[in-house]
Amino acid sequence: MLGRGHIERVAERVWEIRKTFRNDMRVPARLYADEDPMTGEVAPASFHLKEGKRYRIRMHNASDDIHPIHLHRHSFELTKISGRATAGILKDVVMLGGYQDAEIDFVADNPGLTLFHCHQQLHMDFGFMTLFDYV
Ligand SMILES: [Cu+2]
Repeated sequence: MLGRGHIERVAERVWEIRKTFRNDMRVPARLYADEDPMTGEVAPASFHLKEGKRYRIRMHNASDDIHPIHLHRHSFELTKISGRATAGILKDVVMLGGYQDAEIDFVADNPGLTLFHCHQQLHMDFGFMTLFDYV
């Protein structure tokens, strides 16, 4: 059970990664995790995590599509959904409904390349994925 003290600590050391998902499926840090078929290059990570830090991803879906948002290799805590604060809900996928907002927190506790993406294959094909690494 997450106590009050836990929530206060989060507020002190949260980093926000803001993402807005639009109908054209372009996201601000559009990246692919594997090789670019045209160049053979591997895309660099878009966000650099420090081990032990707690991060917040604040998301707004600016489309009417549902996006099942998945973070690999970590569990996250759903801390807000549609403006309502929540606590103690640990997941690795959250369904972000049309025009819905959500916030998730996770602790960078598993060093290595980490994929963050929408789980709809078509959306991934259009670049709705990005890579985190540890520095
Ligand atoms: Cu999607």
